[in-house]
Amino acid sequence: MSVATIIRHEPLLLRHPANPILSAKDWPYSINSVFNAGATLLADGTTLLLCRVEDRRGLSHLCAARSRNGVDGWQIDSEPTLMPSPAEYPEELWGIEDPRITFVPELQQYVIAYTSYSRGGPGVSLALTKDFRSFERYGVVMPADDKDAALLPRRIDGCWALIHRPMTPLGSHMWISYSPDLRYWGRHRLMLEARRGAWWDANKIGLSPPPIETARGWLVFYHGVRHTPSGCLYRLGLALFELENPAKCLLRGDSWIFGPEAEYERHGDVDDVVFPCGYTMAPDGDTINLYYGAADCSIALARASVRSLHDWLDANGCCNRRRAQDA
Ligand code: BMA
Repeated sequence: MSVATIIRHEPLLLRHPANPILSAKDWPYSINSVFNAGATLLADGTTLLLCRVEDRRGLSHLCAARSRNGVDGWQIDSEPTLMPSPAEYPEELWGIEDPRITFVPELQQYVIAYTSYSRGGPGVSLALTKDFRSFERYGVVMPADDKDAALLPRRIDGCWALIHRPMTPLGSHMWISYSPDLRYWGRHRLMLEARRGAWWDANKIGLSPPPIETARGWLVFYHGVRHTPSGCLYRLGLALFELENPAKCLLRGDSWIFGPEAEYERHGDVDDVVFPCGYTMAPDGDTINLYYGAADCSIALARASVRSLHDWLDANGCCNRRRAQDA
């Protein structure tokens, strides 16, 4: 094996030895499973996870868990933190799922983008909060079928920017849309396409946690879904987008950087799924704590270095939007 091969396969994301860090047995009330959590650091340094909790009817709500070190000692809200509210928001009838949290300095609030599961399919909803105790719901901003959304933390050229993933019969790709007020969205642009054929990220991709703003661009983890005869395989890829024009892809890696390997990722309610919805940045400004749902059953943690992610993209990324083999 050549040195180059060894370097290429060095793991970029390191699983925490305490994994999985949260599962149904930790919950203060009866649930089926907990997975796909949004994450943020509160002003006092506490890590807050907004967890997707599936109840024993199969419907999901969100519940906050707080920890001083982001690994253990979780204080979990004694009852659901944000429940679906179908009386006011009928599009939440079958639950709310997969939150992504963005702290927005201009608003001094956290904006949560989540999936609301309506009779008409899943759509993207927004809710704003200052404290994860009371929430202002904005309702559905992207109708069905659409999910995997997150807001960028600042305006781009005067407008808010939302990444999301509409589904179409031609494939499920990542789009970006703009709004003057978080309510009315337009200037839609295709941001990153799913590849085709045998690729690991063929046909269906979606944003994982909110983009990470770095001096070189928005670093984006995205998931790719491989359809196999024994079910879907969810893996993670990496791409970089231009800071002031986030629709423009600067680099995209060809291979996945993280996939289901550990027992808790390979087997669960849905086998072979790693699904991150949130990250926090460590005080060193380089280490990312990536929180991911494992097999739709538990929450796990993996760490990566922003510098290494950039180095990997420099070595393995490519900037052509379309290449012969993708067509
Ligand atoms: C996706 C989402 C995720 C889920 C994954 C695997 O479509 O619905 O919430 O973790 O499927 O079941």
